[in-house]
Amino acid sequence: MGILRLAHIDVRTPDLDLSAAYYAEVMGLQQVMRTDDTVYFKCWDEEDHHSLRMRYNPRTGLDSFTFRVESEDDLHDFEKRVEAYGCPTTRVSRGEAVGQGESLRFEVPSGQIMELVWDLEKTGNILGKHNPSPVPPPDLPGIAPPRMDHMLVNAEEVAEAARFFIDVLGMRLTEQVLDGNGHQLGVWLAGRTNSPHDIAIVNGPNGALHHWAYWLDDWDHIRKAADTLAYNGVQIDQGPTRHGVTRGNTIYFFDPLGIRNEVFTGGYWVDPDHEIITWTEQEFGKGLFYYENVISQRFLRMHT
Ligand code: M3P
Ligand code: FE
Repeated sequence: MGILRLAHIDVRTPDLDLSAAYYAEVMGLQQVMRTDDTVYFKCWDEEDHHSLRMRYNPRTGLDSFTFRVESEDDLHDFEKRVEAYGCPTTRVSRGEAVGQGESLRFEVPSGQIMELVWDLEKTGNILGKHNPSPVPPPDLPGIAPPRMDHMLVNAEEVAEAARFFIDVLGMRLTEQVLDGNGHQLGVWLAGRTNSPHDIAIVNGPNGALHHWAYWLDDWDHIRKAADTLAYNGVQIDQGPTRHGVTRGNTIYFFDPLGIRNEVFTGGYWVDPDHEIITWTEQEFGKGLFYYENVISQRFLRMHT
């Protein structure tokens, strides 16, 4: 039983055409489906039907985020655990959402809607399974990341949210930031991956999305991504630089509606017996951006 990995993120956009154009042409995602009010995207090396759903709504922000569980029975077990913790759950039946079967939905203690699913429609990556090329076609537009990597949400009570993800959902704590009284200001959590984070939670307004991140294979691709962003006039928030937390190389930037995206590479390998790394509040400037060592007000901008 367990939480495997991040499967997809569902966001709202007041300008579906603008968002769709940016995620296709600048981010370089594959558009897999479009309806009147919704567009579905995936990265070129992803196997699932989609990893990003954007739906028209006058208010920009996060609808929900979905993690895949390890086995079919896990939905039932997590339903009991989440209900026992005091969070009401609902079932979304097969056929109600594109690209997946039955799912379990609930509001996490920090106010975001989380979904668990086992049954995902596998449509395959763009390389196929028959004598696949090791690289995607060279003419993919934009940054063209191979896959989505992690997301970061905010919580007024980080410790309470962390307890839920660790004790109820069984995710592993890899790093944390503590204030002078030993209270958690930020936590980095992993599912059944070897990544330092599949989701992170940092102090801020409940319900908010801070960013989601795409994986790139190395630092050289981060440099190329910066060129692509600058060429297309995208507003860069910070970077290219390095996080102290996770050690990953990174750029933060904003989509046309002001949602923060990240490209990320590197970071260390997490074994199941990984020992938690702790940052103090005083040193968290380096934890966030190791070279700059500053926490500016603008990094706190997010969407509720
Ligand atoms: C990351 C990461 C903040 C920390 C962000 C860290 C905003 O984005 O990938 O580790 O406090
Ligand atoms: Fe990040």
